[in-house]
Amino acid sequence: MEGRRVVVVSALQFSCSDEVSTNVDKAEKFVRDAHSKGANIILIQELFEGYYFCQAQREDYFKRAKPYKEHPTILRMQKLAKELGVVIPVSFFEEANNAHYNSIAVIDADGTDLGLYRKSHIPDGPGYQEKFYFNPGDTGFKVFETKFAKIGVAICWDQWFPEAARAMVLQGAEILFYPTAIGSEPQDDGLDSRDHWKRVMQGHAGANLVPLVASNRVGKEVIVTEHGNSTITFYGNSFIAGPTGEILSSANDKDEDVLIEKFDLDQIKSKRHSWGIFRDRRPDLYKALLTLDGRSPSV
Ligand code: PUT
Repeated sequence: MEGRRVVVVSALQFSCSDEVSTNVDKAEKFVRDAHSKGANIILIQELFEGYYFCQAQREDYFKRAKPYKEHPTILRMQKLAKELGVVIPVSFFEEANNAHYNSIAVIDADGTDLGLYRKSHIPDGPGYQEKFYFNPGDTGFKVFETKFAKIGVAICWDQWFPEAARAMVLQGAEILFYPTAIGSEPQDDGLDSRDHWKRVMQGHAGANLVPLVASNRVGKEVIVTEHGNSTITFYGNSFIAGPTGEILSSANDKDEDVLIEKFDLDQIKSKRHSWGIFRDRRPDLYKALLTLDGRSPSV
């Protein structure tokens, strides 16, 4: 129909080795596969250049960080995006002088780098010791005007915060993207967060009436830490949700996969507007959200 903006999104899911070139080759192969299935915007998982190194606090792992400008993987993905005419958010470990960030550069379909988002919420805990490596991001939540849609991209732990999703959609994001690295918990064999993980993000999709794309790695990664070996089995379960939070495509916890889903952005926009959520918001009553402990900022 005339004026309709239809977009095809994809979530990739694959296992990583600890060799950058192997992983980037694999990412390229999967991006080409998604493109051959019609994808316009293709999400690769978080920190896909190597193992999820935050299992350990190791000084040598800082060598994995590289500056944003002239980053070899971003340059390669810019070339690929231009060749295929697809949008690719590229996750990487960023060195910025003496600061380090868990960052993502959003590459448009003509290969233009639309800019950087730096992960805002940095987790810490057994197996996921990100505070050792990453400064909290300073970019704020952002949206990127790509060829196919205005998109919001946040990173992994950001996905547990409804405020981040809302901030992106308030700025006009039409689809939310979350590259991720999550799996087993080394300190507790019985803890499996996958269903919780999915439901929280389904809530963001439904509460904001936007599609949502989550990409997670699979595979078992063993890292030598200061206390012996640590292992995480990443649970995949990458998915694409529709604007009422419904899961439309989903991968399993073991296999590599390329998920594809098509959305009519104008139809969704019309539903979003008519449902009334963005009409009935009361930002004047949300001041507690600007505090850590919920008290009125004036107290
Ligand atoms: N990627 C961070 C996940 C934290 C799970 N405990």
